[in-house]
Amino acid sequence: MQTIYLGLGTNLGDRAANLQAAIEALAEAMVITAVSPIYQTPPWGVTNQPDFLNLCLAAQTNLPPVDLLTFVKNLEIELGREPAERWGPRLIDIDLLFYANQIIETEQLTIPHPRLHERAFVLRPLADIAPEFVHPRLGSTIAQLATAVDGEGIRPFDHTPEPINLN
Ligand code: PH2
Ligand code: MG
Ligand code: MG
Repeated sequence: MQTIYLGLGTNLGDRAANLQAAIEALAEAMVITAVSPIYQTPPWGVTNQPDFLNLCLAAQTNLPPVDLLTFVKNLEIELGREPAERWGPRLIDIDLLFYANQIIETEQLTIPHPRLHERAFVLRPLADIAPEFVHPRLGSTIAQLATAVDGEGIRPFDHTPEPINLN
């Protein structure tokens, strides 16, 4: 079994439910060993869109990297994702962040995820579950990378439902 890290994001529909459905479906294909807290994060890249919910998880799997990619891409579609603009709004996004400490560069797949070290919405939750993991290309720990990015506007997502106003 190999240790993998995934980043999940959503900014359409019932965002917490989208994350929940994704985690449940992922658990059918891998052994999930850690799930980070959920963060509400300002949109990165394309900024005029709703805030995202993001989390990261760690898992153990026997799926080779390309099979894992196929699995998550199919799962995104099963969960209702539709083709859309790059960095635009989405129901669910599941990104392969790390596959053990492998460096993979093919037409289909780049691991480690090529932009994760720039993204506080990935590094903040990842630092909660894997602070000592060393980025195999950059040689820094996740905790170190997380302190180097601007986490402005990122806050823990509060699961408590809105109070019901009876007036
Ligand atoms: N995903 C993107 C583009 N921008 N911004 C935030 N805050 N969170 C995301 O998951 C995200 C994003 C493309 O996948
Ligand atoms: Mg993404
Ligand atoms: Mg993606």
